Amino acid sequence: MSMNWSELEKVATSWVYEAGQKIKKTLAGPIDIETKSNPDDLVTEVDRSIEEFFYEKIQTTYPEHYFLGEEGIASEEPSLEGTVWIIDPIDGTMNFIHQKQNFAISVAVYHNKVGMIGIIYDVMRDELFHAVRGDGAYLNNVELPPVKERPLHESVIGLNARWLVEEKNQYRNPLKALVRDVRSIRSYGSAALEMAYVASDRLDGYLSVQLSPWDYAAGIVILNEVGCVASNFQGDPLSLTEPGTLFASKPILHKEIISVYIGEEY
Ligand code: 2AM
Ligand code: CA
Ligand code: CA
Ligand code: CA
Repeated sequence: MSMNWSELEKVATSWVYEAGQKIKKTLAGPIDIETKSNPDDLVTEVDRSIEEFFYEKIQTTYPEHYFLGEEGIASEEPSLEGTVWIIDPIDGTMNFIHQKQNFAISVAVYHNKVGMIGIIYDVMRDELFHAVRGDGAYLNNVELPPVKERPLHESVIGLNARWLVEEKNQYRNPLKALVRDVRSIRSYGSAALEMAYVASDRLDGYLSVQLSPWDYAAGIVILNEVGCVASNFQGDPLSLTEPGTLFASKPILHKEIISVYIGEEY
């Protein structure tokens, strides 16, 4: 039986709204915070419980589907053949903790490695970006137009300034050159939202030196629908299994930034 992806998107979106309500409720009380790979890499009990919420829903409703989430709640390894949900329960956990806003739920469904559904929900602003492959991208159910290009010197780019000062970052110098040449940079602290902002023309591009599949899986599907490109810094397709660099932008700008700045490692 073949899947009706629009129907599945509606189910997924209803779960995303439900999860958003759960997250909002937790903001009233204290939140237990732990660190992961380094002191700035944070996770809370809420991240885990929201991932669990999705895992339970999916297991119960679509037991044949696989699951990949940042917090590793699923008991088995996901397969990329067949249908897999790729979920970041809270993207922008540091914002969630420090600001109680500017974080998102990111939900993607891939089928045989092709992105079919992407949903990115800014919980506190109540902005839901969604796309079903081939059916356009939407912000709160209003269709997003195909993006219009702007010259590089008029472009506003999403970038975490930390990447410019870390000595061990091999892309430090090309990124510095890029920052000098564009109109300005912004750091929102949520890769998923920054990809959604590229799709909705609030940013012209977004770059990160280190992201994982759950950070960008939904963003790719939304960006594709408005004519944008998401790749690694070399311009190659993004991995659904390995972490790496991410560069999402309008297509002409994408070519220019890769060829002039980041495509060759300095
Ligand atoms: P997260 O909040 O889900 O961890 C912050 O600039 C962005 O980078 C967020 O989207 C954050 O996702 C992501 N990110 C990826 N790896 C990270 C790490 N090791 N530490 C902090 N943020 C990370
Ligand atoms: Ca994290
Ligand atoms: Ca993330
Ligand atoms: Ca996360």
